[in-house]
Amino acid sequence: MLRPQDTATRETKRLDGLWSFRLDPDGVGRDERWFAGPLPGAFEMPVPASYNDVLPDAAVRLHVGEAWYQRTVRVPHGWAGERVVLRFGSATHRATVWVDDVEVVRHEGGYTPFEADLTGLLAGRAPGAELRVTVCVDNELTFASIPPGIVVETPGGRRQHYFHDFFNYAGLHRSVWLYATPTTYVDDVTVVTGVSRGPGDGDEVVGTVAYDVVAEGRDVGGVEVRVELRDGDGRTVAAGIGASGTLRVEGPHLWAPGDGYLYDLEIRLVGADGVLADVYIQTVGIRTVEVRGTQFLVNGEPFRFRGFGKHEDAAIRGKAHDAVLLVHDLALLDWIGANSFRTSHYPYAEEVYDLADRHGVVVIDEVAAVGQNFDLQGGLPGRGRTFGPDTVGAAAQANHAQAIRELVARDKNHPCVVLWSVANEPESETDEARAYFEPLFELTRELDPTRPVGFANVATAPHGACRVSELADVVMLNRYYGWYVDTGDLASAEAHLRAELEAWATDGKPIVVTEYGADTLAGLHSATGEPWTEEFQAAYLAMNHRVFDAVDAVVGEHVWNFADFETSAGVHRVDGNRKGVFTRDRRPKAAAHFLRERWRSARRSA
Ligand code: BDP
Repeated sequence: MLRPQDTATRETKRLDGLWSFRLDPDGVGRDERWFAGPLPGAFEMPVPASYNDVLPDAAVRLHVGEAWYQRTVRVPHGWAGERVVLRFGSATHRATVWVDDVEVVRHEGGYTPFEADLTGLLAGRAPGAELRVTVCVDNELTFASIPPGIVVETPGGRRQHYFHDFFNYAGLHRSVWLYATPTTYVDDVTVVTGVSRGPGDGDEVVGTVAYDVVAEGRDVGGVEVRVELRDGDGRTVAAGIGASGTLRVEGPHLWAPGDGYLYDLEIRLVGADGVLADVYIQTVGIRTVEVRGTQFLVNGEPFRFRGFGKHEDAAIRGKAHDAVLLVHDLALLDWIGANSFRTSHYPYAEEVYDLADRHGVVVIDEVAAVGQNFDLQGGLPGRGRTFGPDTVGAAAQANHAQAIRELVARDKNHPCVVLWSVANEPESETDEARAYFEPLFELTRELDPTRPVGFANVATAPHGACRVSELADVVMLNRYYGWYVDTGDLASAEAHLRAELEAWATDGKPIVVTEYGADTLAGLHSATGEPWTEEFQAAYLAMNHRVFDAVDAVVGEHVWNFADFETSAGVHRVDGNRKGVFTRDRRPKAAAHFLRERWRSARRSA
């Protein structure tokens, strides 16, 4: 799905700001047709934001079910006769949208964009029409949703239980757009880049950009696709005619970790009369990704992941996309010497990948399949296995497949994305898990044969027991030796971690440790390095690093977590998860300085 864009033929209007809002605790809004007029009993809610923490009201914070948003928007006068589209960056976890009294789109899944073409609805209306946009957002998690959850009736009301360790923030977390394109338009583009140093090319490096453009609309038969690739200085370096083809770039400036060099691919649809029908710009980073033996190669060079599992999370805003935090977080990644992060545990806002592209930050892109594991914290004792017809079954698998389709469709052209993660810590030691995941791995590879695929394995499915890891190109391990096991005993932890990593190394695949971390209360200190202190977090990381450095197959270290973040209430969570290397408001704990030394010196010697 393409992005809203302002070009010579396209225009956008962002619908962020204050919307009317109300909860629907009794689930009556649809029957009472709240979309058919001004939302009754509404108050203001900012978009983008999670609605949960904006008001000091537990009923809003812990609301389960549907919530309604509404605003009016005027279609710009100049858009008469254009194709007009309403686009949501996301709605967590599902939404129904009406324009005036007409339902225009429904979407399942809380972290990918969806849109409604309003052109038909606008036909016959006067230019500059005012529309009423109503969105009903539902935050319920079920066994069928990605991620899963269960709603329980309690004396205190309906409560959402879930099996993952971050707060179930909900609402319109990303920008809402109205945009216009011509009625014959570029509908999609896929770019795949290559780099060759082959014979015939001498020592000269040649970059290739294979492109595939889908055009749609009224006069699609009468237009020709023309593409032009421009470098960072705006110079045209290659051009092509036709909906698909391969452009050659002599001596390309490659996209590489730490060097986010981008080209612009300008795609034009041109009519027989030479008139420009549509133009769309796709940024392109020329790079390759490959797994070879235990190495993870970017542009043929071994790459070592240094960074974090992150969250989209902040006080008051919850999971809202926020440009301030985005720029600040990327600056902190640079400050600390990190080169990568994982979008744990869901696809992040599209702007995040744009900036990662531009800064040369490497991304492991994860679908929202987290908590598919009833054995873990928050799990329901006695519920038995996770995967099965009465639990996480065919309906979940279909939604999971759709989430993967939407993730790949959205992010396929970002050079920063080098690895797809199809789940975090699922049950993976059972036949049912294997049967559930096998088609999902196949699907991901079919959708994108150019990137490796993995999933984050949990400690309860160690080497030898895990039935899913053999489907993966990269072994991704979340391990907490010294924290959840061998708590505070770093000597035992070191021996156990080493034994386990050596076992995984026998698989002959690269290993990325996608989580290791210790809860740490900023400001808590101890001379003997007790758990929860800043001294312990640093010592814990040092122990892990000794082991990683001793096992050749380990090609990545992602500390859990970049920053402290909000979770559901629990006896093991004090104002959320405190494994951040930064506090929730992004102040460094002692471990940040320690990591900075390690990672910056690695960067210097690279
Ligand atoms: C892992 C999860 C992560 C949790 C973390 C923790 O992947 O989401 O937040 O452990 O417990 O199980 O801190």
